Amino acid sequence: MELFVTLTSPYARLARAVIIEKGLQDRVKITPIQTRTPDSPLYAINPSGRVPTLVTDDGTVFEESAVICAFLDHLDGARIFEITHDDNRWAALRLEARVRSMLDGIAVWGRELSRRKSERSPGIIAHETARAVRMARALNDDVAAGSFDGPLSIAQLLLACTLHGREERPPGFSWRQDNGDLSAWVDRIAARPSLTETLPPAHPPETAR
Ligand SMILES: N[C@@H](CCC(=O)N[C@@H](CS)C(=O)NCC(=O)O)C(=O)O
Repeated sequence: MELFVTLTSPYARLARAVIIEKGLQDRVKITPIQTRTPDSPLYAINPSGRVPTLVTDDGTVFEESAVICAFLDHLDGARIFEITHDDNRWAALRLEARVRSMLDGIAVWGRELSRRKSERSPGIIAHETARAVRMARALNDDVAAGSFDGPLSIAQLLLACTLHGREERPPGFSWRQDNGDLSAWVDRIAARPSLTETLPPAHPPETAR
């Protein structure tokens, strides 16, 4: 199988982290690729051009990190990330949705900043900055309440992929400030090899989004 990624995408990092957590390194080749160019080779594989994109051994093309992670998790017949139909289900779904919501906003903010200065929308930047600050504060409260304790979950990995190694990314996002519980939690989970081995490059290449 082949997983197309950029080394800076938190969504792609989540899929890479799941591969490491599941010990699937020998079964999935990781291929960094350029996105958001007029002629990205990814368009011939996945018309959306988004990463992560997974091509399975039988040529099936998957996108969406949640779907790719669920697929990777089921491969060995011993799922560890499945959200089961028990009393904890809605709490688990709520947390994952909240983390994705923060990341989706940060992605919009980062994309806006990657445009030429003259093309940037101050309104969008202000809106996404404020959203990210509110979300980090809410997630700090969730961490303080113990919601991110317990067995490893996609919500935990996604929160770590969104924040770990991404101080001031986008520039101006000081998510550690006033969020001591969140900050300490990220430092704790960051010891996992699935996170140390998928750290984004210190200075992202200009073309990677
Ligand atoms: N909801 C998608 C989001 C994926 C996404 O937006 N990926 C970005 C990189 S962070 C991308 O591929 N952008 C390229 C483009 O927009 O053409 C997921 O969870 O996989």
